[in-house]
Amino acid sequence: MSLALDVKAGFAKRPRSPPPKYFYDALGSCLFEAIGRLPWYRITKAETRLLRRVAPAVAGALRGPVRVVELGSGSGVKLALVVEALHARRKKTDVHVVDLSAAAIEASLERLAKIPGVSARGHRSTYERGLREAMFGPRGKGDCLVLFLGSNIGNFDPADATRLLSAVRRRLRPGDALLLGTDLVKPERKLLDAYDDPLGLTAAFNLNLLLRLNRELRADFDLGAWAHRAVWNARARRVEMHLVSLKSQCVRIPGARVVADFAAGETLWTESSHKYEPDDVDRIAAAAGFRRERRWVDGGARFALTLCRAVPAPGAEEDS
Ligand code: AVJ
Repeated sequence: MSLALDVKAGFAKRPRSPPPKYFYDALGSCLFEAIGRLPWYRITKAETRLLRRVAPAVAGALRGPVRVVELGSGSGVKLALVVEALHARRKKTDVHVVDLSAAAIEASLERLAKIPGVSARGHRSTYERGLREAMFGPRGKGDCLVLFLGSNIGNFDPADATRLLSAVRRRLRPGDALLLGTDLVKPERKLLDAYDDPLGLTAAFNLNLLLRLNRELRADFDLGAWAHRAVWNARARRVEMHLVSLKSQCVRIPGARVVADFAAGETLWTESSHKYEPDDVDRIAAAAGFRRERRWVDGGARFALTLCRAVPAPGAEEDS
């Protein structure tokens, strides 16, 4: 994982598309936290509300001692709800927090430290490497629960989402659990308000990527020459965020050995947020080796939490 190589590869595609994980530097993580409080961005609030209600059921479905691994935890508020529910059921718990932001990990560990009898570690890492680190070494008899919340999976197209969940599945034993948060398809107006908010926070979140490339790769993006744009791609069922070049311009990114010419109106495609139908979730989970056990939906925001179990891999011994 390297910013320079990923930018180089992303700028070789058309439209040019750097990977969205680089939004989350210190400022970007703060901006995303702020987005979570906007009335138009309902994912974070809906999922937190849902988790408050269903965390006891999730905790009840697991055999202790439980290992909890969260991929992309952010501030750790939702993680703490699950761990508190495990504590309330007297289940010994060790927690692994995977995030790209050091500040996010610190905030999560601080929150977890307030819950008695919980041991916790942070992994400042990508999903796959963080999960590998978290699952390294011997395991006890209890279940593992992987949390992949907040529609983080929405950044992947269905094929890549299936690949990622398959990679998660390979780290688990049959009977281990996955709690998956997915945003559901809803009217276009609502989707666009969530990704192009009247306060301009999402625009700032998007443009901050250019600020980061200027700082870390000595790029020369003129932030005034770019505009935030969100579009609903109905066929691919995703909201796309772009940065539109407001004029014909040349951008240099010495740290990635990139020189890029942009026509007026040409875009940098910075993120996709895929939206799901409930059946899509089951299909992707099944393709990755999971079986849906329960689903809870927030009807107002149209957001789903799905609890899945790892099924035995084809050809594997029963009870291995
Ligand atoms: C953190 C990837 C779930 O796609 O909704 C928020 C990021 N982008 N506003 C999302 C985001 C624009 C968010 N995820």
